[in-house]
Formats: sequence, C-alpha cells, structure tokens
Amino acid sequence: VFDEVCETTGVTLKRFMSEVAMLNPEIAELTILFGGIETACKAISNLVKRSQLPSSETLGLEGEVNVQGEDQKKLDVITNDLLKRALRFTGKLGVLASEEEDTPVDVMPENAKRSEIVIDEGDKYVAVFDPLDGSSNVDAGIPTGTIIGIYEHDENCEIDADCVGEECTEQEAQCLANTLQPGTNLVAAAYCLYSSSTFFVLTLGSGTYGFTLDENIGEFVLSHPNMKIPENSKILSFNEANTHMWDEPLQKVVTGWKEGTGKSGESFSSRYVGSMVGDVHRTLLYGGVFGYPGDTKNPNGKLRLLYEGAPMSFIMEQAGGLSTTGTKRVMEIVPEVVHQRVPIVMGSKNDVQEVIDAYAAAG
Ligand code: AHM
Ligand code: MG
Repeated sequence: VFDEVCETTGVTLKRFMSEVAMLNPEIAELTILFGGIETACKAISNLVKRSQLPSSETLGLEGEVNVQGEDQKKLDVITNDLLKRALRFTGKLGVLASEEEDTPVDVMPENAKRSEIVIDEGDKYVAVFDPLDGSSNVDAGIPTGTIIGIYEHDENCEIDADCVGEECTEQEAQCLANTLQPGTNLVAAAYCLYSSSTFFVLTLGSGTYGFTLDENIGEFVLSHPNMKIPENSKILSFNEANTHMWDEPLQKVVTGWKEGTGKSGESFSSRYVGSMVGDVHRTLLYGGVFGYPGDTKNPNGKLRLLYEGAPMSFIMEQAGGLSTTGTKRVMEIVPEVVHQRVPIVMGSKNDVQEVIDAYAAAG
C-alpha cells in the first residue's frame, strides 16, 4: 500500500503520513504523533548544529548524573524535554520511557485534567526513545541521532505520574509495564540522524522509508523510498578493541570476514562511527554488519533493548536485514526493566545469518 504513496517525487513526510493514513485508517492517529516527532527532530537538528557556538546555551555538562551514572550533557536534558513536550501535546500518548528518565512517566501535562487532553479515543500509544544517542560525540562534530519506538497503549490505564516502585498500585504498575513490550509489538519506529544532512527514517511495519531534511523549505522530503539493505556485504562495524572479550563463535566469524575466508569469501573493510544511528544508517544504505555484542566484561553489551535495540531492529528487519543477539531475535525479547541492555548483531541478511549459524553450531 505504501508503494502507491511513493510514486510521486517531492513527497514530504507530512504528505506521506497523511496518504498512508487515508489508505490505512486504523493507523490514522499515528500521523498526529509523527507530526510531533518530526517537529522535535527539526528542533534537535538545529540545537545540535548550533551547539558549538560560543553564545550557545547547549555547550557542556549539565552537572546532573542520570540513572545510569553518566554525566548528562545539557543537550541530553534539553532534547529529552523537547521530545517529551512535542509528544505530550499530541494527546495521543499515555506513557513514555526515555534513556534520560529513571522510570517510565505519564505524559499528562501538569495541572491538566486527563479529560482535557484526551482527544477522541484518548491516549493510544506508548513512546520509548533515546533523545540524543551518541551525545558525547557532539563536541567533536561526530553524527548523533534520535531513536523512537511506538507501542500501543492500554487505553484504560490511569496512572499517577509520581508513583515509583512499591508506591504504585497494581494497576499503575501494569500501566507502567506497558512500556515493557517486546519489539514484535512495535507499531512504528523511527530514527533521525543529525549529520551531513538530517535524515528521518521510519517504519510503520511495512517497509522502511527514508526522508532528508530540505533546509530551504524546512520539510523532510522522501529521498529513500522502500529501503532495502544489500543481502551480502563487506563492511563490519564493531568496537574492535573488545574483540578478545567476545564469544568465540563471533570472534571466529569476524576473523573470517577480515581474512576473506568467511562464507561469502569477501575481504571485509571496517567502518565504525561509534554513534549507533550513524553506523546503522550507513549499514542500511551500503550493506554491512553493525554490532555491539556481549563480552566478558559486559555480557549484554552496551546498547539498550527498549529504545535502541528494538526500534533499530524493527527498521532493519523491515529493510530486509536481520538483527540477533547471536542466539535470539532481538525483536522477540521481552524487556524486564526499562534500561535493560541487549547484545546486538544486525545488518545484511546473509552475513548476520553466518553469525547465527556459528552460534548454533557452537551449541
Ligand atoms: P549513549 O547512549 O551513552 O550515547 O551510548 C550509545 C552509543 C551508541 O550510539 C554507540 O553504538 C555506542 O555507544 C558506542 O560505544 P563504544 O564507545 O563503547 O564503542
Ligand atoms: Mg543511547
């Protein structure tokens, strides 16, 4: 159905979403949500670009430490608030979880009665996001990105925004747990890449579509309709300083790729930005295998399942790629906690399959 939308050139993201909604009324409300996300990404793109100017308010550390013990850069805080506000006022969201928030939060505006923000059928969706992934790279001019996943929300949920842990009633806890859904429940996922251009790549569960920000008109324009990742590749994208700590099957496969003795016989090249959105975007376009596997020091790797692993895996699979922990499909893992980490190897189908086969053979 989406292909019909793409037959015309010069399609903006707004038009794409409204045409998709006309053809698929059941996801019409996503259009409103994506309107908010789109605006937030444009604003973040601007903030990132201006962040190194002497007059900028976004330079340096905020001084707070987030739940994971990292210094929070000012930009992390600002972009988190920005995205939260953009999503909150769509009136389509019940709960959100972010890399920068300790626990999932109700998005009802302060001082507003729930009934005042509920439009039509009410809060339909749950959003999970990393507002500015790779933010420690910004000062060096290295690409960063926003990652977002959208789940359906239980509309009967009424939660107290302040409830934490044992203070929560059973129902409130269940509503919070709405954020803990496996990737297979995602109804949409998107990332925005802030780099040489600003790119917006999304899936609504039927293909992956890429847009580029045309700064002259301030609109995302469809530039990569129905993206398909090459099935074979010769680019590997890992933090190779950790190689000696990886599982043996992965070490073997990667050595084979480097030496040209792997399944495809190709001699691989290495490309690693160290910013997941940048690395995945290149992998989608040129083919390749991107990963942050588990190692002896960090058995679950570094990346977060909920707002990094699952949404990016959804986008990757919808473009014809695979995403695995080595032994499990990332999309099928049910998160137990919001900030859970997950080992990831994703990218070109045949090469990722080689990794899966190596793990299976090792038992
Ligand atoms: P962040 O969420 O603290 O910004 O870290 C996530 C980033 C990813 O974008 C990237 O893939 C990874 O960390 C790189 O880690 P490393 O520096 O260990 O290679
Ligand atoms: Mg991150």
